Amino acid sequence: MTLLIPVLGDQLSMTLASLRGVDRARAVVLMMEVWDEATYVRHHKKKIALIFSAMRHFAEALRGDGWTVDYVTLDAGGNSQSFAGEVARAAERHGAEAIRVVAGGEYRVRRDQDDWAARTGLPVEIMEDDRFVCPLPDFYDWARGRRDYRMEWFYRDMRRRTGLLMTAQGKPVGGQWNFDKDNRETPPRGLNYPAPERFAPDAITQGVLALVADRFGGHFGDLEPFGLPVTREQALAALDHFIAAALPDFGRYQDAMIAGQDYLYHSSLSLCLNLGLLGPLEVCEAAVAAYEKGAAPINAVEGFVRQIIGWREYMRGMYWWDMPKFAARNALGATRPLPQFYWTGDTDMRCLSEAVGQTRREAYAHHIQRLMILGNFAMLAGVAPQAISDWFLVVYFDAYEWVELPNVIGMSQFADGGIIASKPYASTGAYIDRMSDYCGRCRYDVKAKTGPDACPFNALYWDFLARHERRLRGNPRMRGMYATWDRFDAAQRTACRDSAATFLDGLAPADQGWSKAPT
Ligand code: FAD
Ligand code: DLZ
Ligand code: SF4
Repeated sequence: MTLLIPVLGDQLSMTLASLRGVDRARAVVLMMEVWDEATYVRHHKKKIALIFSAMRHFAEALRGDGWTVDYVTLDAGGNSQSFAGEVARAAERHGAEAIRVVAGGEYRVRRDQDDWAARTGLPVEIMEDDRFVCPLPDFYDWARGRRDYRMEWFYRDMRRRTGLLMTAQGKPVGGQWNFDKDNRETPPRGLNYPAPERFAPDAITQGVLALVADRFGGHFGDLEPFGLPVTREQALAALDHFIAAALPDFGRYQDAMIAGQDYLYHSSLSLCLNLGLLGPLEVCEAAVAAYEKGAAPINAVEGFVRQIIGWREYMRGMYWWDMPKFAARNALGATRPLPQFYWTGDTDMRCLSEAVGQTRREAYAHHIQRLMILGNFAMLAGVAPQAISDWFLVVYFDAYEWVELPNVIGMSQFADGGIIASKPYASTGAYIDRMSDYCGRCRYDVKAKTGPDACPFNALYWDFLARHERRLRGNPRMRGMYATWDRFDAAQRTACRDSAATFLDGLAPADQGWSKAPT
């Protein structure tokens, strides 16, 4: 009997559940480049090239490992350009008698898989994706009946479950669960920042770059230069490089932003993790090994491990826990269209033009840029959560809905009403000034609150607090900010609200069609 095993574009792991324990002689692996996936949002060109190149390299690796692989390229004759269509065509082509597939990482794809049995008339086994540390049923057990979904409690469970940075007595190594208070330094001038490991495109990647330039030329972002890791070997080399060159300073400068320094001490390993080229535990174990050798301090290693077995696993759990409602959440009732400068970078706000510029070049921005510049501005300006979420899904090389959506709708826009974040991640320009070198050369004055030359984040922040007073004033973590607002006199409050309104009136909305093709 022939078993058909579809492997999706973010399932590029030799240890994938659907490949385990299978007789290779009786199986065909199906991989498919399809227009539907490349355009359900109009992904950054670099992201499409990354996924297609990694898929093509993975197909070669599978063949080298003795698998029969049926790889359907985007321009193959007869390509139906959808997962369901390609699975049905391949089932017929190979006379398959059964289908076995790992559950899609996105709700949309997972629902599609439910139709494959009816479409093909074959039994379809949909297997749990066990490349995560926390199986979804265990996450649901953790979440069920809770009033407080704080990530920190989940993270401590994950430390206990994995034994990472735990003593033999079951205590956290270093005597604390969390060393974040040591992780808020701004780098001194003139540091020698490590560049992430990059790789010259081989013939496979060059073929993909030509295809993407030809077929997706109208999508956002720079396609070249392209040097992202696309194989397991390259991903391992990128991991080794990060551990040696950047991990030691990852913690202390984790929240910093420096113009022209796109990566600072961040790993940029999200792309490898989310494609399946690296597993979460092996990445954490490499970091812990560096700590045990004395090559990296505890605040860096604990902070890094927390991002992966804490935030990454938690976001995935919260996504599946709340979908499909999550996608439509809009607790603050925000309706503004996305501003045009998110696509062009054309704004006098230097923090935003830098963040958009590097996003266009690299398909990357680090966490604080995403949260405290790009996300913060959208929330303060009242941009519709679904519009800013689509933007995030388009522009980053690591963006898949299961991780993008809870980060945007939940963490950055407070659109879930405070389930993921206990207070909105909102700030004035003062925070950006403290954590970056953007403000010095900005045309706006970060210290001024109102007027045409004042940093727009300032008036927008107070306007946001005023607009959402009914919902936010009772939040204990917002008490200090409302106390400050209460000390403003009536004229100051009016000036803030007027400055914000004038600024918002001048914001040009984005052209239709950048995120999704116009209908
Ligand atoms: P590092 O700083 O080196 O962190 C190490 C790893 O921890 C990352 O590779 C990532 O796998 C994990 N991680 C860290 N923070 C988070 C988090 N909040 N959620 C999930 N994983 C985390 N991450 C994505 O992978 N895809 C997204 O589409 C995405 N969208 C985001 C949107 C917003 C608004 C925000 C605030 C965050 C988003 N993140 C997303 C989380 C985080 O910003 C990225 O994982 C990180 O910037 C990736 O860069 P890095 O590999 O250099 O991370
Ligand atoms: C993101 C993406 C893109 C751009 N193209 C493809 C593709 O052509 N074929 C494929 O198998 N996967 C692609 N992907 C990733 C899928 O959207 C991904 O499998 C889902 O997000 C998982 O739910
Ligand atoms: Fe951004 Fe305001 Fe600083 Fe300009 S002054 S870079 S707008 S925070």
